[in-house]
Amino acid sequence: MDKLKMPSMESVDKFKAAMDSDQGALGPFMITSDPAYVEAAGYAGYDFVLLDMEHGPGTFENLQNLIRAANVAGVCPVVRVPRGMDIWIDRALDVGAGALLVPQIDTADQVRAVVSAAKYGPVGTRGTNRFVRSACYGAMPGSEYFAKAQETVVIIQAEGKKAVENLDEILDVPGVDVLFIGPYDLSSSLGHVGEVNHPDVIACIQGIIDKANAKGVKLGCFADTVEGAKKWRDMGIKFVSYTCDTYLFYQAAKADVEAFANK
Ligand code: 3PY
Ligand code: MG
Repeated sequence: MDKLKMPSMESVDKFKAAMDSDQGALGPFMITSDPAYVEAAGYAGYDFVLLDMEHGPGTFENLQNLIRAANVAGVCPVVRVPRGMDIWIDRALDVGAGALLVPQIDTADQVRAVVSAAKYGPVGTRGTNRFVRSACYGAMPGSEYFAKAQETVVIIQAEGKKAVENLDEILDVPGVDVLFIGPYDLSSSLGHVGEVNHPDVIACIQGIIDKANAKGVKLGCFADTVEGAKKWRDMGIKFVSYTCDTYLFYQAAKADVEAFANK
């Protein structure tokens, strides 16, 4: 048998290369609980799939099957954990998440807690176990696994007024790969719920972009459409998650219904 490798790590390397390229990385949020859709999304050529445990109905037990499907198609499984749940961070990594997206981060202390939960010592305090799925259930040498596992990607979400107030300290915490802007929660926090194109929201996002650029921190953002994703890319954002699997399906289905209509 060939030497075993951590299940998601090749796709993590490709995902990092996409974020470092001029094109940037694109992927959909996914709330499906069916691995078939994750696998199909991978075959479509996305740079990552964003498995959403914050807003999706999925269970932790099923998450490992969604990640398996991403592994079959060679696409990076990014897992958004539920808010305020550090406990999910190492559990998601143990079942093979290649990257983590941690929502609703407001303070530098919260960022330090995220990095600590995601990294083994001496960097952090992640619970140590070499028999988990991401270590091929013990079939991979432990020393190799623990070293490679330090390379998974940590993404934090800034999406509220408090995060904006504390942005300088947040951006200074080491161990974060990407700061992801959540326009919807930001719009709510600024008193314009859902109005992601409101001038106050746009100005706030521009302020975040300027500060992150000044400190050399890579940025991510959400877009409703691929046109919106390209707009963020033109502004230097390298990780864009757009729309949602079920909405992509709805749009394609609606277009077919309209095309078939006997008008
Ligand atoms: C937000 O816009 O609030 C997000 O979390 C992105 O989906
Ligand atoms: Mg949000």
